[in-house]
Amino acid sequence: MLRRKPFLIILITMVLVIPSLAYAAKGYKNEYKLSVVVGPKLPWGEGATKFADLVRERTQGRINIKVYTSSSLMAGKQTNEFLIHRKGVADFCFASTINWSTTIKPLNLFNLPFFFPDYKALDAVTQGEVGQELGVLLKEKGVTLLAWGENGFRELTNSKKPVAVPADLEGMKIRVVGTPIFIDTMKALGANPVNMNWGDAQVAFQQGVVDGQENPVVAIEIPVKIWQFHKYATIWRYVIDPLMITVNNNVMKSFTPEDQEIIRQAAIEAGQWQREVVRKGLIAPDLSALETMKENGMEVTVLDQAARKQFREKTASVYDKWVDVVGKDLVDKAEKAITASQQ
Ligand code: X2X
Repeated sequence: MLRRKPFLIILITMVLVIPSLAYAAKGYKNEYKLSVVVGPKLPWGEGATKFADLVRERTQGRINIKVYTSSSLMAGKQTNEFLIHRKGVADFCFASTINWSTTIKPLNLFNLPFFFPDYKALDAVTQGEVGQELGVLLKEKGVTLLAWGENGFRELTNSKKPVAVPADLEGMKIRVVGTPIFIDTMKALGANPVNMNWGDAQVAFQQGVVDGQENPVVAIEIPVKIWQFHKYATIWRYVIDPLMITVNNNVMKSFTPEDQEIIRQAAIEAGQWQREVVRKGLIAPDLSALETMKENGMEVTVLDQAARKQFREKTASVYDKWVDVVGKDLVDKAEKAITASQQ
């Protein structure tokens, strides 16, 4: 028995070490970094963790993705995320189109004010030809789009008064992401936009430095208990905020075809799970998310299509200016897909 021991140790060492050496030889790293702009407890952060866990489990730990939340890989500056991803500082991202749209102009498609009427319209665009075209574009810029997740329709909240018509927004100080189209849209509506990173924004709400903000209800406003700062919400669906699960091209190439497939599948599943979570409670008959806001003392104004139209008309100049920035061809294709989705 004793004599057998060295043999056993050698055998166990071979079984454990040789496979990992083989992957090390293929250029696998001990840790892959995934960037997320928000904290781990929000559905967006949870989606990222889910993706990382699925990949780790299904590759038996060969691909170990660590989630870096709260914009920590870009020192808080969320609009720098694409740049650090392209450089490989972040191997993976679970990212908002908004934060990348400063660098990748066609992604402003999703920021066009009052362009997407509902989720059907969004799905028709992301899951169709336009989504594929955006994937090709990202690939050319160094990043592989694996799947779509979602932050949600962005809804207004403020501490001053109910907003039901554009005139109600006059002079209101609204925090937005540092992406130019948001400044244009808020200005067109008569508001006074202030751009701020998400990390600073929460402190600004607390201190009353701004009167309002816009973010998705289930994904952000409920988890951060926005009612602590703002009494009024307007459900106006002015902008949709899809999320993209991505990997740096060179990193993707470094994996075996089997592992690439595992990564793709995990992204699709995590994205789908995350989309379902953030859509819950926002579509009749289940309006429980809006009920949560009301139970916490908020006054919720839901705009119908006619009221939305007034806001859309007020932002027509923004649409006209930004169609050319996005690319007319892409906007036309998206418009066609949206129209078809409504029939
Ligand atoms: O900064 C925001 O408002 C947030 C968290 O929704 C985004 O990153 C787009």
